Amino acid sequence: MEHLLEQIAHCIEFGKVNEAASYPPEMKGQPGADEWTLTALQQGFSPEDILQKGFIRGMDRVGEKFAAHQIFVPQMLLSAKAMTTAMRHLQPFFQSGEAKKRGTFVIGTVAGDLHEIGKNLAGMMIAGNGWDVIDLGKDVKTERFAETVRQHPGCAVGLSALLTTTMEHMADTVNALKKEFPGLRILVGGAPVNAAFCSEIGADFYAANPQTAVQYLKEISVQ
Ligand code: B12
Repeated sequence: MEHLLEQIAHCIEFGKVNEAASYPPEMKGQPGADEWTLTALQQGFSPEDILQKGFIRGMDRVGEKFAAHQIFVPQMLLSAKAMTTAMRHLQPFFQSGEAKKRGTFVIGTVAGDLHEIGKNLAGMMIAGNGWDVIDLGKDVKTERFAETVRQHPGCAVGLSALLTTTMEHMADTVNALKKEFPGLRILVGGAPVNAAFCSEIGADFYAANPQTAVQYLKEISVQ
């Protein structure tokens, strides 16, 4: 059974998007992350297991190989494409079924940072739990966040950063937003971010994963 999740991790690791994809040549004609994810769901694997033991396990290996100079940016991009394509199948499972809207959540990856998969996943899961999500995309400047918060009073904000260099931009954004909107709740996430950094820059909550963000947002939205 675990074999299926390993197949998914393997396809993410080697950037095999789907059966039609000709890359990598040695996997030509074989199913990719797309088909294996559907098969795993049909066989009853939980979306959480597919996410953790399939997608994220594969992506962690990609990160390790990149750090060891065994692969380069083009391969990372193909892995990202494989994960993004397969992730769409999980979306329906993250719907909580609650009709009541909890509020507006503005999310984006901070300036200078092009990593968007974790942010997309968080946005998807938060939307599935009753929030109107406004996704500003990647490489989002502070002013763009501020402008959006002005248009949506009472919203909460989520910032993502994947690079140690762009964590500084995260600090600048939090600083500027807190100055203009003192009561604004700001959540921060991304692989290099942690709870100590979160409190150091004056953000409200460090989300190691989208599930903890959903829980925190539930708590603050209860009137
Ligand atoms: C895929 C990838 C890329 C892709 C991104 C494609 C895309 N569309 O997103 C591309 C090829 C563009 C890329 C580029 C680069 N990358 Co890159 N990349 C990665 C990789 C392999 C995976 C990232 C990922 O998607 N992980 C999967 C997701 C699901 O995890 P996640 O983002 O951490 O998100 C989870 C949580 O953190 C959380 N979360 C994240 N954000 C938020 C926000 C909120 C609000 C909440 C609630 C939760 C939350 O939820 C998610 C689910 O649990 C990582 C290695 C790694 N393992 O992280 C390197 C990595 C981040 N990249 C790295 C580097 C160096 C680069 C480049 C500088 C390479 C280069 N020389 O050009 C460029 C930088 C470009 C830029 N300006 O941003 C380094 C960073 C090192 C550092 N310490 O700063 C890493 C760690 C690789 C490594 N080991 O060296 N990269």
